[in-house]
Amino acid sequence: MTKPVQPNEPLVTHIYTADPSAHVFEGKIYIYPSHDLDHEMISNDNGDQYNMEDYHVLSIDGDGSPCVDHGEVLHVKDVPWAKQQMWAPDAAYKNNTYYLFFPARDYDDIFRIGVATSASPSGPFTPEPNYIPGSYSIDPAVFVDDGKSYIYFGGLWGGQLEKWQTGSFVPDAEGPSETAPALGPIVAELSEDMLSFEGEPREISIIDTNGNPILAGDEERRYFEGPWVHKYNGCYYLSYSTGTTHNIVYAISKDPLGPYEYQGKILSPVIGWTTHHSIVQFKEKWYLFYHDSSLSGGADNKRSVKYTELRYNDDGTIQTIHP
Ligand code: FUB
Repeated sequence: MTKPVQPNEPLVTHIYTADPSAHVFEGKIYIYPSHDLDHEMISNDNGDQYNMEDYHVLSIDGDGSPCVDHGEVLHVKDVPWAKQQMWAPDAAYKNNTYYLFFPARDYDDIFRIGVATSASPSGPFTPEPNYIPGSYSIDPAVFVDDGKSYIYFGGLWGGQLEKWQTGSFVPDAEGPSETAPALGPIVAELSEDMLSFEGEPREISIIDTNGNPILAGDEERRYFEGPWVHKYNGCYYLSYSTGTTHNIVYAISKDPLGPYEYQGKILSPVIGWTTHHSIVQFKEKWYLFYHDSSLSGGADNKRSVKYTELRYNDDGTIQTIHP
């Protein structure tokens, strides 16, 4: 009998997992993580150490239940357009179909975002032959809201977001200067069949309480990677990683397309360089899924997915979690 999972403990220990995207499907919490490999890699700002090849799906019935590993559901060798680096995925349900959205580098070494489909939340998933036309960068997060579906994505450095500022890929492009507005995540509406963008992707603006854009030099608050959108009490919450300062922070809007007003920190830095999360409601409670590198003794590329309860204050702000 597998052990029940406890808050702030790895969901599984037989493989390394990262970048958890959690959703409630068919009465359970399904978790769509990256699958970190147990090999030694050179660590650099380009993220070459995150050389993942496949995805597993995990599920739990709720607090105190064991975590089930549903096994490998998609491998890079089965994706015609993808060469390497199967980074943070997300999943969505629509049209009686489960969709797995995932980034990978194509044969030109450019990150693109692909889709794979399944009749079951636990896969296996069948990839579309090509990536989503017009997609780029990493960390897709899909939010289905009143019949409309939005995909949020983008990550700096290894995620290549700063290379797309002109609308096409510029290999040696750098991010904005410290006093210029930071780059925001990108959002696009998804088509009815969830397989393409409806209209042009656009950048989301993140502003402070005075309405001024968060600046690129404001590394405690500026967007780096790992967007996630959820809805609470009629407001849209955009949460993300600040990368170099290792926080998960959030901003609120009345519109899923923004602008979003910065609010504060959800999760303090964890063990390891990267921090990545998702937020999900299950029954009466809200949960934060996150990862850290404690199980591997701090190795950047060997992370483990965990969860903990997330609590709101009466005014809708989120209580900071210190893992
Ligand atoms: O897992 C590879 C990358 O590390 C993800 O895409 C980022 O969000 C960071 O967690």
